[in-house]
Amino acid sequence: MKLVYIGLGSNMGDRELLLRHALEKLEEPDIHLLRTSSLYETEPIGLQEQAWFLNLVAEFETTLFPRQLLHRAQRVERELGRKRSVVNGPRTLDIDILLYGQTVMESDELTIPHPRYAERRFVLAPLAELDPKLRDPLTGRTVTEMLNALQGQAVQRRGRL
Ligand code: PH2
Ligand code: MG
Ligand code: MG
Repeated sequence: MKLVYIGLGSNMGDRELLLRHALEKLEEPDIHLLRTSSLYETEPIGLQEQAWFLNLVAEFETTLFPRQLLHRAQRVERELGRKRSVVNGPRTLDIDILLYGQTVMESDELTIPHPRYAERRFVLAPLAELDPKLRDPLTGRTVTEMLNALQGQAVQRRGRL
């Protein structure tokens, strides 16, 4: 059984409903939702000319291997109408594997830890809310340390889902 952290984001359509449905659809006998962070209204990073995102991080326990988990996440993205058009552009739903236990891996398909999460307040703020002492298996830094090292990037904590 592995503890995994998954980041979810949406900036199109009924964002809250999409996130709720995504969490429901991710649950199966082999993957169980433990906790979710608050919702965060977040300034778009990368492509700036787009609507603000609603982001959260969810903690799951799973017996799925990383690639199986990725395919499960991609299936849920498809089922909820995700269309990939612009890189870093508007999306109904994005599901990213951030951390998978202490696993470090890199392949064409999947890199763990997520290659950009350490620079993103919209990921680190909800992660630190769930577990401020959580450490990056590559660098040994805590999510709190990584968060404190960031500048800018507006995020506003909203209520719970
Ligand atoms: N996702 C991106 C690019 N930029 N910005 C915010 N605020 N939230 C996101 O989830 C997000 C982003 C690519 O996946
Ligand atoms: Mg993403
Ligand atoms: Mg993604």
